[in-house]
Amino acid sequence: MIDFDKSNLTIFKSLISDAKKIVLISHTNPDGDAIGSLLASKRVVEAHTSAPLSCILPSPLPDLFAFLPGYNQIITDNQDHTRCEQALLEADLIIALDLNNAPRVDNLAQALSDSKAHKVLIDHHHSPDTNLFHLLFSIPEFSSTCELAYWLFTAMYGDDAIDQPTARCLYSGICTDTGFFSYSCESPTVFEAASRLVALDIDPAGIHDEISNCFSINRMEFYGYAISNRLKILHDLHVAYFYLSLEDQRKFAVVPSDMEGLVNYTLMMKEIEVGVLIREEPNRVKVSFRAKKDFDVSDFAHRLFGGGGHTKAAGANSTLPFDQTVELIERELTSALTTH
Ligand SMILES: [Mn+2]
Repeated sequence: MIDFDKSNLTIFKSLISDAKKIVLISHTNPDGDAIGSLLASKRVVEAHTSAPLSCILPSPLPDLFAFLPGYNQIITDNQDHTRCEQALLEADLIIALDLNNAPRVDNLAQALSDSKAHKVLIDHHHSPDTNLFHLLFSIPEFSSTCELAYWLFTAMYGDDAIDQPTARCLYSGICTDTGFFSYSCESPTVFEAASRLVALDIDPAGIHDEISNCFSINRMEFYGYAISNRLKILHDLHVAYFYLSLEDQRKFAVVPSDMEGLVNYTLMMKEIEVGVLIREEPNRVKVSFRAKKDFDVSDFAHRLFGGGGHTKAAGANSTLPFDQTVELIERELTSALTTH
């Protein structure tokens, strides 16, 4: 069991039971932890309030997680911006999951900041915006927001708060944020939470199959192309990076979520310590960083582009043209790692 501040649990429980309109929100480009924690929280909160509740996300939902219960009830900003904004402004309780500041909700940042609602944060990223949120369950030591949500909800409402569909959501988020228990899982609590979730008959092999064995053929062909033609290795620095232009992506008809996970291929090489994926989008360049040890990619992403994340996995957006972004990253990595 994790020790939460008892008075914070009591405050959160009364916020939920007294609320008139509740919004749950998670971050842009949602991953399994964002969607899993959003849908699990929806089920738990719904059981303890009579208030209407909306789940909103700032960007389109990857099909990958369509197997999770409640997926079809999520409203996305691209579907209906006005409705999402309205929901945030009219809510008297907003629960934010797996994000640490307003920019993480993209086009909904202003409405999130302007809303007069009580704002509760459940998250495992560093440096939460303590001016934005009134009640914070922000613990970076946790593997995932889903793990944190498991311990938090069972501390609030007991073990019965987690039913089988909720357990599937939470387990999926834990698995995506730990790469199926291969990183961010130093603490035994993550295995204890997983063990309790598996005890609820959630079909872990089926969840693995849904999340991992999901490639389209063109996506696999694109990966082959990227590895053969768009992977640069800086041997002396133990760095590898992918650079993918919009034209490359169009040729294989891949969408941004198809490139999710490609950056991890860099670290599969024994010699590589830092891996980067640089991917052109219509109005910006998205950059993902990964590291094995001894190099804080979150700090690097922040310094270069105002990005952030975790020490071993971080991301950023560049407003420079694609070619200049690639050059800048190579130059800055060279200088950082040469003096490192
Ligand atoms: Mn997460």
